[in-house]
Amino acid sequence: MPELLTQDQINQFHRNGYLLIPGFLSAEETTNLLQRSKQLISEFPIESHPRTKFTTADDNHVGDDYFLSSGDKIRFFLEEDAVDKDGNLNREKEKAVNKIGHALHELDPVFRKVTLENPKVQAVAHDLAMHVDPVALQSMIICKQPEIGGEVGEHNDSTFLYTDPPSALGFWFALERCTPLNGALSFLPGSHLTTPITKRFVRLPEGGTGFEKIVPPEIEAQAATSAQGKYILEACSPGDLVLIHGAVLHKSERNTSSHTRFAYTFHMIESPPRALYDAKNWLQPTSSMPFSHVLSEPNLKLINPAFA
Ligand SMILES: O=C(O)CCC(=O)C(=O)O
Repeated sequence: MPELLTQDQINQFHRNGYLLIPGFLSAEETTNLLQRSKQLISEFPIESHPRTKFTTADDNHVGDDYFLSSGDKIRFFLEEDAVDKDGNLNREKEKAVNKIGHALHELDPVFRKVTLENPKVQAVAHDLAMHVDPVALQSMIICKQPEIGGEVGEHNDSTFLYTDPPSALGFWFALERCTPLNGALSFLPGSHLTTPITKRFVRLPEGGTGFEKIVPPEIEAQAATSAQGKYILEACSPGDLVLIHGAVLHKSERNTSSHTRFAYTFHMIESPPRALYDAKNWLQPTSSMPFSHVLSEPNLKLINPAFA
């Protein structure tokens, strides 16, 4: 028996590769997350940020290190269009942060409560039955600032959170209204069934990050053909949850409105031996912060044939 979702919702997720669940968070939970996000930004010392502290030739290297060592920290990433070439912000810092990541779910009590300590999240993981023993590995606040909040191009999440076999599942919570004008998410329904993962995002041996192809050119060409279709835009209200299969194609446009579009997202993957996490992935667990288990007991309801 499903614990929280209806059988229709479970079928819809497996058919489309995503599922919108209206009102998943209470109004109080949503307000707490939004207020805490704004508090983190207001308390963060912008003058110590590498984008404002270092400029020119140092920029890439320092920026890469700041990103690559953020897996067990709470760090702030700035909008491209909010910083000039000399490292000066061209607006208040509250309107300059693009995202905050990547260990909110571990380190911040407000985010931890809705992620690792949330019986409803556990019930959803149980009902979808994508994983036997899921672990949460990263979390982000995505701010989509007014007028400059950048687009997120077409992608699937398993490219960035690669396991063998692919196993990523995203939980994406709207903290504010998401509309066609402020960069609501849109999806290519069913693309998780037709479009293979063709590349993966890796740490490069020479430093920084890049993409590595994981399929032959003919499969890549076939993936480009199957990735065509009609995107569906999902407008959301504060508190709505969107579940995102790691292989489904999705994107969001630039925020051209005068309103922010805050969202909180975290991802889970299957744990070994059913899925192997690779040392080339940009995000690595540390001995002091291994990936946390989501369920107190393995999910015996497994329906994901990849891990059978
Ligand atoms: O929030 C957004 O605009 C993009 C989020 C996204 O693509 C993701 O979480 O995978």
